[in-house]
Amino acid sequence: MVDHVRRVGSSLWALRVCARTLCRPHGTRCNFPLHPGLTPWANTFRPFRGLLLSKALHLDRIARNTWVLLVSVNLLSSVFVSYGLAQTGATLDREAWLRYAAVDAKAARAYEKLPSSSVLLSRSAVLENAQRELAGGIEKLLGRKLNSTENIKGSAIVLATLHDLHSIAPSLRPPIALATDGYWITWARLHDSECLVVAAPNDRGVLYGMFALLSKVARGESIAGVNEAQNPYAPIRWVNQWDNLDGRIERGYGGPSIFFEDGKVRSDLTRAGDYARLLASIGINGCTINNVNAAPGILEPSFIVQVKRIADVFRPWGVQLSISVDLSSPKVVGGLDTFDPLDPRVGDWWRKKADAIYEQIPDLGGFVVKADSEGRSGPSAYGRTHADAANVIARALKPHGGVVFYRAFVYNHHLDWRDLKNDRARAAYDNFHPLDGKFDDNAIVQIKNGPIDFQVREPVSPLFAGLRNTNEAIELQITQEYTGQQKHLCFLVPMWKEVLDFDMRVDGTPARVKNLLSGRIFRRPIGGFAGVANVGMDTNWLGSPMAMANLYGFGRLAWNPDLSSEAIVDEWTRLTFGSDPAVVKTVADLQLRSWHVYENYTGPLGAGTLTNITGNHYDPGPESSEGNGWGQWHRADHQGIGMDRTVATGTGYIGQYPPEVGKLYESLAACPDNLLLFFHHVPYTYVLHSGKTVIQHVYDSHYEGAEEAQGFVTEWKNVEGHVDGERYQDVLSRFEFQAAEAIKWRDVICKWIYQLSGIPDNKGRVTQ
Ligand code: GCW
Repeated sequence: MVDHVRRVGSSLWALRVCARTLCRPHGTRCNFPLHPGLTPWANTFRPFRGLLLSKALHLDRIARNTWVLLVSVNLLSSVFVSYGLAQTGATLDREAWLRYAAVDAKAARAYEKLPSSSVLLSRSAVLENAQRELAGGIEKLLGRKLNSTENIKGSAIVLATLHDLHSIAPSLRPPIALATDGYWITWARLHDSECLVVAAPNDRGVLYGMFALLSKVARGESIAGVNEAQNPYAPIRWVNQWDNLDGRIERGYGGPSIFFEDGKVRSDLTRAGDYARLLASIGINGCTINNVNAAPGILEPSFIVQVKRIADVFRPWGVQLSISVDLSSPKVVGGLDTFDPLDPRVGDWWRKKADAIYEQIPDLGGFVVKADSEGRSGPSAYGRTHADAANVIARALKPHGGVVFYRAFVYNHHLDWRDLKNDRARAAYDNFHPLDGKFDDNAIVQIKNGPIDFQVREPVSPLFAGLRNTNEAIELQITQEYTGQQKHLCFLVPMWKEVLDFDMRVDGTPARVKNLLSGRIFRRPIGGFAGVANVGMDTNWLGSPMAMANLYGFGRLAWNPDLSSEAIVDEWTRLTFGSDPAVVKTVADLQLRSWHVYENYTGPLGAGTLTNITGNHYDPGPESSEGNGWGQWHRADHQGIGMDRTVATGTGYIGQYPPEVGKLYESLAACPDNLLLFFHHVPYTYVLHSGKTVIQHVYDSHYEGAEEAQGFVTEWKNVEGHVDGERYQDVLSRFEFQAAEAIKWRDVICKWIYQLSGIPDNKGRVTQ
């Protein structure tokens, strides 16, 4: 009976999860696998069979009975599997890593010395917010009230800018020079009282310090004798949202937009405020709210007054709003007969537009531009350069302290695939390297981590080393467009670490990507990180609770790219699920293996994800890469596979890298296996460094990957009872779905490459 109820519970649970995500605009699919749960249905209705079979009942009576049954069993199951815990799965999903679960009594003893009041030395929306969040967090974590007092009367937690702190303690100095947004947490005697001080050069830094303090307590980290100062690695740490004004999100898998609905800004911006809180807690200081395929209408005065409301809910969390703009706006919105960036009327128009927007949103971060890319209008319409286009906007933003992000994702998607010298991967460098030094100092070239498009594995874009006199930022994709769309677990932090730590050997000297984009190598004034997040209205934000590790991880890496993947996933797990050792170990292991597992059953050896690129970018579709101008080619034919990008015989793409890196990739012998097919075209019988032939590697990796995905289900079952029932079931059902999908991927790719090559799997697993 118990199993029967549990089975009913899980399938009705599946139904309820799906109900929670049902209303979606077309083009974004329901993100939950129902079919694994269908079988229990048959059982569910066993008691009704007699009823249904014997004679026809009036439909409404059946419907009513079924409804009453559904609600009661659902209630039963949620009580049965999860009600032991205070917060529901939905609330936990929504709180994400800021749930501040009560610390157990033993751990709480470590915080007995934590003062019971907090003091602000000056006031602002951000500082007051920091004080409120601190009090709320301490109460949830330790069950203790934190009084806020005007002055330091006895031991207190003091939240202050360095300027205000020096006014009462001139000799108190942080151990390192603090940059904007940096913070310092330390114990100090103020007014003869032992105080815990959270100080920073600016209000936002104090907010970040406060979140860092709460994170320590939530993870049970000692604060005794704490004297910690941290600076962000780069000044710019933004997320991008590809939200359309009608509420749909391009490449969004977490429900409709939290900002827009039916062509307007939402009346209820609670989720937008909650999002800003989440972003602030991981040091994110900017958010671009709309799709880079920007609707010009967002710059209409009537729309800007609406956007202002979003900036207002962002402000207390120190998140600066920014807007994606269409370069043809002077014409489409302004009514000019041109949008030629060198036409003085156009410059004037952008200046006036910026002035008008800053009147409404004085702390606007700036604009993001996608031009001459995938059909977007651009400077080529007037024979102008990307620098001309970026600069006309940069000059309009400069007086207000704004920046323009100009995306280097510019390529011709009508390339002739028959021409073996054509290569989409060359585009960013070919388009922007020649313009190095031509961009204004408040313009930033935003570069995707790889030269193609967020595939499961790509080499680092050579453009990072190709811009010495231009600000640059890296664009990473948190939303998993080509890595399973949040239906598959794929923790991207290890991938991003490989990218950020990659040494480009500029002028034969160390030049890691993280040091290039942060401006350290070429001494650039600004630079940083942009992460395409695309959170939506789903309670779990991204469509899957486990995928939130990617948003968390992006923020942590943008703050400090030296952090390890292990440290980041450990933090996230403890904050999201608690510090139960079984949970911490299992979640970390699953997350840290997930990228390679996904790569194994999709597109190995740098061939690209091999997904359906002319369709949903989700299902296996290796054929869709070839025979079109999109340029995600893998050149697989009956003899071999891979893109020849060598200087010697191929597209010459490798020549865009600094010599030492080029040498590594140009030589077959030196080229790493996991990128072989990105740089070389080889026969299927080519033997890898691993000793396997290319073809056998493809067979083996797919069988191993699918098997490992099956193992996720088993491994997750280890934490049953250690995680609240609702999220346990939710994640379990996702792993069951992923396991089935992995087999689908395995069979499609293995069959495809067998049919192409005619070379059988030496283990006889693959049939034609
Ligand atoms: O990855 C591709 C996506 C498009 C996206 C484009 C871009 C917003 O398929 O959906 O458009 O890249 O980055 O501009």
